[in-house]
Amino acid sequence: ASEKPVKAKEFDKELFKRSVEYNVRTLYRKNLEEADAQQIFQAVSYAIKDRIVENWMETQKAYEKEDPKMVYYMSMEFLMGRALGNNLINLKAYKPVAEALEELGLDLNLIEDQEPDAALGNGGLGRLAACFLDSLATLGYPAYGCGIRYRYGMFKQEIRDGYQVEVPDNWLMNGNPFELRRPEYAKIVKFGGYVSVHTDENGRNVFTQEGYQSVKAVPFDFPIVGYGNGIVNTLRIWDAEPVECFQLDSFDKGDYQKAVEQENLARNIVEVLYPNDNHYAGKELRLKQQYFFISASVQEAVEKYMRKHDDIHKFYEKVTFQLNDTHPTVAIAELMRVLMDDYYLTWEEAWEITTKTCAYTNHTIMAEALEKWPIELFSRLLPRIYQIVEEINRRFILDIQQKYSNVPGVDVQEKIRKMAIIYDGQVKMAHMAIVAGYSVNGVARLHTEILKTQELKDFYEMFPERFNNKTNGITQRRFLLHANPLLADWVTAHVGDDWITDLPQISRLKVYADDKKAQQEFMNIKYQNKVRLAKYILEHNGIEVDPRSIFDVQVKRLHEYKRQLLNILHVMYLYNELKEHPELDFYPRTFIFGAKAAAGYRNAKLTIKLINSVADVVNNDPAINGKIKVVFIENYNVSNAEIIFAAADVSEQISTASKEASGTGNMKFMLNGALTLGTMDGANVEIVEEVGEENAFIFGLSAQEVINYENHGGYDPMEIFNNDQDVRKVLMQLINGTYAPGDPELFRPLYNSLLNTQCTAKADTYFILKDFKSYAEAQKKVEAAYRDEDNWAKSAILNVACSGKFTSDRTIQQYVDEIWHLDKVVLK
Ligand code: 26M
Repeated sequence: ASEKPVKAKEFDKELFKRSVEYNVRTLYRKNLEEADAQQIFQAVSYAIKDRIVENWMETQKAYEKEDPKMVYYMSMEFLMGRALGNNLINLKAYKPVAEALEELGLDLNLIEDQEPDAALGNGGLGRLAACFLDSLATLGYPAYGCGIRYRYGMFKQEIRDGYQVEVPDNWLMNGNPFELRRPEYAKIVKFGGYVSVHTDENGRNVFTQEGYQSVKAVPFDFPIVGYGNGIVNTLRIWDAEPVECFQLDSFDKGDYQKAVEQENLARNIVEVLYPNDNHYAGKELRLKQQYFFISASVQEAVEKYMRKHDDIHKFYEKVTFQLNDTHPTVAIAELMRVLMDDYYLTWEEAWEITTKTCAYTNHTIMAEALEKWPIELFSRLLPRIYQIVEEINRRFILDIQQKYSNVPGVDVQEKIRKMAIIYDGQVKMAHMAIVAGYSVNGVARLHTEILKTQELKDFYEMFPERFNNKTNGITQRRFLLHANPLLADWVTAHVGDDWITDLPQISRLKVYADDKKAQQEFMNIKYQNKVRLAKYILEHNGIEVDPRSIFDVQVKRLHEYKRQLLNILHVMYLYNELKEHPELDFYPRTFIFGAKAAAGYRNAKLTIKLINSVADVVNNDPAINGKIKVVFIENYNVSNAEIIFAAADVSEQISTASKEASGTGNMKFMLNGALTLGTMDGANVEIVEEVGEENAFIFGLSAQEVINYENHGGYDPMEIFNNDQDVRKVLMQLINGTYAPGDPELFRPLYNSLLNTQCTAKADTYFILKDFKSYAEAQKKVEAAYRDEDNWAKSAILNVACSGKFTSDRTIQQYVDEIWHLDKVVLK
């Protein structure tokens, strides 16, 4: 064994420079002067990977030796973003490498820009998974991320004529320097066919799947570097390959057909990430993706365990599966299958292990996001898995009957109808995840309370001990240390650098909140970051914005419940005000949007068009003297997010209360010193609790008020339309061609969604008009507050100082203490 101290390894500048030159030579037969930017990026990345691999091997050796319990974070999405800069940060090598490259005449920032984002995720849920991996490695907990190596990640968004156009994201085009293909760990995954039962010599029923199609799952490993501790965990994502069994000699027509189908299955299965966020579409290929990566991951987890242990009954002592929403829930039935069919355990034995292994995180209460698979599809694709789900359901219904049959006032049939896993021709994945797991958690305090008292009330009554809250968090290493080096250095200069691994230490900044010098320094850093963003906007959008204006930012997926429409309607209102009162003393404001819409989501896409149409009119109207600018940042993603958060003054977190489970962008803004303008929803509640209401702008209905309206009616948007002339004017502008001169009907669907003039569907289901006035008032307060620059700086510094709770290190520590019960591994 090597005695090298892993931590204190000095960075050898000259060695690094030589290895970059060497890599360019061997990879491209070029010297540094001849190589292009992409080739330099590759050469630098391979040099860094060499260093990572050493720590990776040491870490895995330590895990092998200490045999700790491991968490497998099962997720359809890992929204990793770029790796190079983050790896350098976590190796504590960022500055020395930047210097070394400078000595070679190279700019690390430009090299970083050569790397495509690993966008294997849609939004919040996928980025949370990525933050969790960073925190797990940094805290020294043994963990695997398990997912899919999509050939195409989240689409690239182009804006043409104001409309979103989706462009394929060919992220692997130039190869990926950080990944490692591991064919030795390949697994076979079976689909379709039928189940045959026979009795073996011991009188046991043996179930075998026959007539199936199979796909080979081949893992690719990505190193997850912990911050400054030598730990390197693994993100294992599965690629699909055809099984090599094209038997040309023996094929009859049936075999040939099947062989072709198998090959197609392998080709299709990991082709592309479904770009839906908070919306379930029931696509067959999506279920195939789910079972594909889950079967491979579960097989691997069991095999890995059995390589070191002989008693499968104690599996849960060494392994826990965290299911990132219901997408990987088929893991429950897959684990049951492996235990019973491959290891010959009884149902009861397998059930005990499974229910002590699996834990489920709920990320949404949006009804349209709940996964309910049609029985026909589910049983055809996964016949053996379906049998197991049926049995789980059968036994669960018996439990319900046993528990409630003799309870006065309880309608047992009603309970079964609401709680069954299989009902009405559908398999309800959330119900299975709750029934077959040992933990159910929400992602912010308010969200967990809503789960317990509304959405999952019946389940909470039956299994109260399973429910718990884990308020989300973010990694300060990517979202402050890497994204905002000016502020990071400033924080370190004032309170030391402990915050990098212990974010609550950042509260020591509080004493500087009132300090005039600190305030000026802070505002100056914010200004420089605004200049950086303004440059990005000019380069990418061709729009000039004034860094002295208020940067008011809403970046997140486009969804009606997130209410980008409320924001842009308010901009339309402000513009009307300015036109009517040209003398108005108005503080210049830049409204910045960034959002991708699911490809088939009509109102979301139309909202993007509206934002761009308003931008066209407002940005080009000399009458308002540049006082309002509207910018839609194309292709919002993890890498440009890092620039955007750093430059924000105002953080728009304006979801309909009760709908945003947590939000995590809200935390990234706070960490970078933006003030929250938001509803009492998700983690906003906890943000305000930490920073104080006087340092945020809160407006709108409460979650309980929204829920009451939803349950009892009583809100009529027409009343607001008829009585509020400002709202009326803005709404009329949606249908009179103000923003669509050639096609006045263009925005009619948005108008209808708010007012329902046909009385067909419900109107304004997200309470946009109801909250409009309160939002406009909050926005007035924002403006007034910004005019008092010292006080604004004070609030902004306090936001940074009070962000300690929202590190994903805290979240992960709570998962470890209260759900997973892992032990830290320390490298010597
Ligand atoms: C489902 C079926 C088919 C295709 C896609 C989906 C799907 C994909 C992503 C459904 C939901 C998806 O993500 C939901 C999500 O991102 N939820 C967010 O999770 C964050 C982390 O917990 C929270 O902060 C956000 O509030 C929540 O909206």
